[in-house]
Amino acid sequence: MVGFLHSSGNNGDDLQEPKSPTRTNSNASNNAQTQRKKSTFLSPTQVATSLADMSEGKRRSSLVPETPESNKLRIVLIGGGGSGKTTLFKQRKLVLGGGFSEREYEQARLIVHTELLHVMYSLAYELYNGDFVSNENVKQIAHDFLKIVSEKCNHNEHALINCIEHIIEKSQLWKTFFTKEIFKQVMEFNPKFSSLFNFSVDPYFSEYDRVMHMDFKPLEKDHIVFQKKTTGIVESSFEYMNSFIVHLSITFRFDSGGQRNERKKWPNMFSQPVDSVWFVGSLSDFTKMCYENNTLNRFEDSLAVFSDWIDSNTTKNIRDFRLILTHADELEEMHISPETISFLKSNLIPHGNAKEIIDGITAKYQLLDKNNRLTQVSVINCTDTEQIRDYLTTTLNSIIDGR
Ligand SMILES: Nc1nc2c(ncn2[C@@H]2O[C@H](COP(=O)(O)OP(=O)(O)OP(=O)(O)O)[C@@H](O)[C@H]2O)c(=O)[nH]1
Ligand SMILES: [Mg+2]
Repeated sequence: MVGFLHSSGNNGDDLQEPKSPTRTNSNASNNAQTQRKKSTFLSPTQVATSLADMSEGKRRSSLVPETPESNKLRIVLIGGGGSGKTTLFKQRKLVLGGGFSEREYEQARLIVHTELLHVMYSLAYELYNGDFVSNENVKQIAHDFLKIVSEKCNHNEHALINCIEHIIEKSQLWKTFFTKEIFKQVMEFNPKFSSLFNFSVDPYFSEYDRVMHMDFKPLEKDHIVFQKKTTGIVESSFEYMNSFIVHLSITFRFDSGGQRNERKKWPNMFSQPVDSVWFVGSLSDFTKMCYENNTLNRFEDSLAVFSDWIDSNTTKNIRDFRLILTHADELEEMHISPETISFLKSNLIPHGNAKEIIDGITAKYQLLDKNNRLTQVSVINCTDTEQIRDYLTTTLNSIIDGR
C-alpha cells in the first residue's frame, strides 16, 4: 500500500498557494513550478488503488446446497475493465435473487462516498497540477479541496473516508470545480485522464446533492450504479425457475475483474465445467484508455482479449459463448469529439449515428469470431433493471433449452 501523501512528508500545510493559471508547457519556469506542485499530493491513481481494496474484499458466497450436477448451470463472465460485469452480477441479485442485504446497503454508502471522493480528488488534482487552464477561482478551490483531504487524512490512504464529513460541510463550495462541464473539458483536453475511471462519472454529478450527506441512505440504484473495480473472483448461486423445468439451481458463477492484471485469474474460473461464457464489452470503450496503460485504447484492448478467449483452449469446448455489448445508453448520449471520429475512421467504423457505430463495433467483434462460435450478440444498458430482467430470463431460458 502507498502512503496517502507523497513520501516528501509534506502534509499540505506548507503548500504554495496556487498562482495565476498557467499553461505548464509554456516555459521552463512554469515547468519547474509544476514539477514542484506535482510532488505535493498523491496521484489520483495511487488514491484509486488504495480505494479499490477498501470495501469489496474477497467475496465468495457459498454454492446452493447439494444439487445434482445435471441441474447446475455454470456461467462465466469475462471482459475488459469497466465493461459492466459487476453491474450485471448485481442486477442478477436484484431481479432474480431477493435484492440486497442491510450489509450491502451499508457497503454501498461507503462505496458511493469513497468513489465520489476519488472522482473529486482526481479532478481537483488535474485542475491544480495539470495543463488544463481553468480560471483562478476554480483552481484555488481545487487546491483548498486537496489541502483539506491531505490534512484530514493525515498521510493515511486508508483514512480517505474520514474526510467525508469535512468535505460534506462545504459541499456547495466544491461545486465550483466539480461540474460535469469542467470534467468533460478536462477529459477532452487530456484523453489520458479517462484511464483513471472505469466507471460512468455522470451519476457523481447528477446525484451529488442527494449523496453528499452523512446520513445518506443508498437506494437500489446506487448499489447498481456506483461500483469499484473488481479484484479477485466473485461467485454467487441462486435458484432459478423457468416455465418448463421446475427447479433449477443455477450457479451464475463468476465475475472476475477485467483489469489487465486481474486477467491472470481468469483460467481459475474454468476449473469446473462451464455451460456458458458471457464476454462483456462496452460500446463506449473507444473513447477511453485502459486503467493500467493510459496509452492503450480500451476498445482495442477488449477486441484483443475477445480474440484470445473466443478461440482459446480453455473455452473451445464450451458450446455457449455470448457477446454482451453494454453502455448502449452512454453511446447514444455521447458527444463525439474530432479525435474520436478519427479513431473510428482509422478503425473503419461508420460514425454517422449511434446505430452505425454499434453496428460497426459489433462487426469488429464478429470478424474475430473465425469459427462462428458466438451464440448470440446483445446490445444492452446494464443499469436499466427492467431491461436486464428481460435479458437474464430470456438468456437463461435459452441456455437451459439448449442443453
Ligand atoms: N450508462 C451505463 N453505465 C454502465 C453500463 N454498464 C456498466 N455501467 C457502469 O460502468 C461502470 C463499470 O461497471 P462495472 O460493472 O463495475 O464493470 P466491470 O466490468 O465489473 O469492471 P472491472 O471490475 O474493473 O472488471 C459502473 O459505473 C457502472 O455503473 C451500461 O450499460 N450503461
Ligand atoms: Mg467488476
